[in-house]
Amino acid sequence: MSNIKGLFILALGLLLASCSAPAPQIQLDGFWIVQPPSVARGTAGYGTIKNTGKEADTLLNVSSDIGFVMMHKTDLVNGMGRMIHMSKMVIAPASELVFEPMSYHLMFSKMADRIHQEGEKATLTFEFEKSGIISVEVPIKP
Ligand SMILES: [Cu+2]
Repeated sequence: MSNIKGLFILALGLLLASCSAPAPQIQLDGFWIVQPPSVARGTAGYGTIKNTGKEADTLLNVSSDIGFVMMHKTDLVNGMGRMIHMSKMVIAPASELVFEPMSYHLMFSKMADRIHQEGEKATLTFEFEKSGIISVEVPIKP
């Protein structure tokens, strides 16, 4: 009986510790991959990374089972868009990082044939400095 009580107090202690320690809280929202036309092997992916925690986290890498992925940013210089490769991206506490057209995006290349099949999905694996590896299954759609 006292063992169970002890375990409960220990669990409560851990719970309180995890609540009070400042930490990032990462959530991946609405990611999807644009289905490219007929023979194309490259495309873009969009979605939102939310950090509802009390500490910043850094996105170090994104990978996928459907092809090669890079983190890009489109920059407008004198009306011309050019893409900048991002080696890492910081997500501040209580903020979100939005991947969308003409801004940050995931850039895919060397994609598998199934990119052209209807209703296909792919796995995106995000690697964060503090939150570790988070994988999501995302739709591929036109
Ligand atoms: Cu790009």
